[in-house]
Amino acid sequence: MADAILYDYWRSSAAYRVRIALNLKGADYEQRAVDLAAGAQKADDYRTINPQGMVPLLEIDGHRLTQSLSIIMYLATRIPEPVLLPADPAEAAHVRSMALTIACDIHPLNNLRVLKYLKGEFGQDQPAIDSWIAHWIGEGFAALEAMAASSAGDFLYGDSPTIADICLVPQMYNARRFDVPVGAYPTLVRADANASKLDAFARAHPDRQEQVL
Ligand SMILES: N[C@@H](CCC(=O)N[C@@H](CS)C(=O)NCC(=O)O)C(=O)O
Repeated sequence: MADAILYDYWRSSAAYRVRIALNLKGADYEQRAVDLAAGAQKADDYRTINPQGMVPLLEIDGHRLTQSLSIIMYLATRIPEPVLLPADPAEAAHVRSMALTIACDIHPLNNLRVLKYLKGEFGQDQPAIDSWIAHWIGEGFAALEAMAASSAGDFLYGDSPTIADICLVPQMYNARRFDVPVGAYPTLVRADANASKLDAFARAHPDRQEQVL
């Protein structure tokens, strides 16, 4: 039996973050697909375990954990190696703020339920939705590029992956999926390319998951 069960969706970038963290930590986990396209996240049985009706959810050590960054911080504490945050408090705060720029200020604006609401309740067409997505990714990535300038090496902070890279790689996948240009952010492109070469990141990629279509 696996050590953990991940309620997952192949294309979910929040779940993709958790897959990367689990792989980096060498955790053994079973994946249970929640078909977001079919609305399975809103079904009563799933809401019973996650009232927010979202993925990811991780069952581990007898706990049910939600919110990708909360899960990743649990894993970071529970399985110390490899280290995903610098030891220095100010440096750690910088890394967390890069991760949160993506997880709190870019990703939620382009979430499935937000895009559906723009389309359904506000009657926006696909070009308007695409422009909304590009706007928020572009604004967030420009800020992140400037933030990373002081700390980046091969990765957003130094030469080994941190929680900031764990958030970056899925967000870059989303940007490319929606044809948002990323050439203006060379530090982000470099960190994404370096991280994506690592097996833990590569195995977490949506194309390597069972795709519920
Ligand atoms: N802040 C949450 C966001 C989770 C989230 O947005 N999950 C999306 C997939 S990436 C979801 O389940 N969406 C379902 C929906 O929009 O109905 C986290 O980081 O875990």
